[in-house]
Amino acid sequence: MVVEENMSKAWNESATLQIVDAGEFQPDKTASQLNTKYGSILYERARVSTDDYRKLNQQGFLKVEGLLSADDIRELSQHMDDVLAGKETAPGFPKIDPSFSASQRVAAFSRIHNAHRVHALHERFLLHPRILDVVEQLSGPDILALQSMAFFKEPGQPGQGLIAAWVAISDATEDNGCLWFRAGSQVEPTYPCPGNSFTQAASGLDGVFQNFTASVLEPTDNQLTGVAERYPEIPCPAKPGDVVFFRGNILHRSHANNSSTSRRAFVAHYCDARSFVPWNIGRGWEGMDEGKGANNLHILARGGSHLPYAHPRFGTPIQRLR
Ligand SMILES: O=C(O)CCC(=O)C(=O)O
Repeated sequence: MVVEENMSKAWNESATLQIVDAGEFQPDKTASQLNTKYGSILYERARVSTDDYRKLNQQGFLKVEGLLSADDIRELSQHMDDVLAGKETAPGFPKIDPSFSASQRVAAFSRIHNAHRVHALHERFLLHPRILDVVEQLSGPDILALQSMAFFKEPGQPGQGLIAAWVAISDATEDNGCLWFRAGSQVEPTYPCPGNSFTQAASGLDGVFQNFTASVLEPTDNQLTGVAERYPEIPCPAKPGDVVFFRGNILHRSHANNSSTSRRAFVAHYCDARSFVPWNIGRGWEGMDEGKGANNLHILARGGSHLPYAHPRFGTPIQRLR
């Protein structure tokens, strides 16, 4: 199995994307120990049921209520306040000058991808044991942690083969831009992106078209709109601490934040650690078409693998590793 992060089924993209460029960044000795203290926390093991499993596969998504504690969510939310205020930064984060107006801050941050490579807190939540407990039950024991995203959907901001864990940090409502899913659309084949050889698997099927518009916001100009309309669209409101799990191939989006409050989320993507992964957080393919893998760049979060893998940079304990 090949895991391709650039799913040509992504249907709606948010305005500002900050891919954190870790470059040659390596935490110093003190920073590389920062998260070891969390090894002493004993989390109650999270359980999901066969009904939950069926729901994920039939409907395409599953909300697990209250999976993360109020303390965890407070810490994430405070961190996001500090980043927006320019009080906390890391290599690759946009520079926030304290003199920036509220609208300049919002323009600088809509989301940050992959800060787990440069910031201890993002690594800790990417490897949160209770999220991994659920991923393990839904997807299997060998888990590669591929990507993390922090969404800062401030008032007025527009909307946008893996398993995703979407953590609500604030109330997510229809008014402030909660997730919406086309329930059942996960059964569709991938509509391939021209030029990306990893998405061509179903291109011989009658009815599958080359998809040039995966990230086009305007529904009338997006080729996937006709596909999406075969399925009912369901909102997925969530409370702080709820975690929504969904597979990477379900059509989903979120709309603009039309309220006066922020809608914040932390999102993590995982895949089977025994899959060949050519993807390195959206950077160049660097010969991966010829079979060069990037597994060595992603953290083995649980289980084992015959393929290479990375270790946490900030000392986040990997629990229940074989
Ligand atoms: O939170 C959002 O607005 C969009 C999230 C999303 O598209 C994703 O997690 O894949």
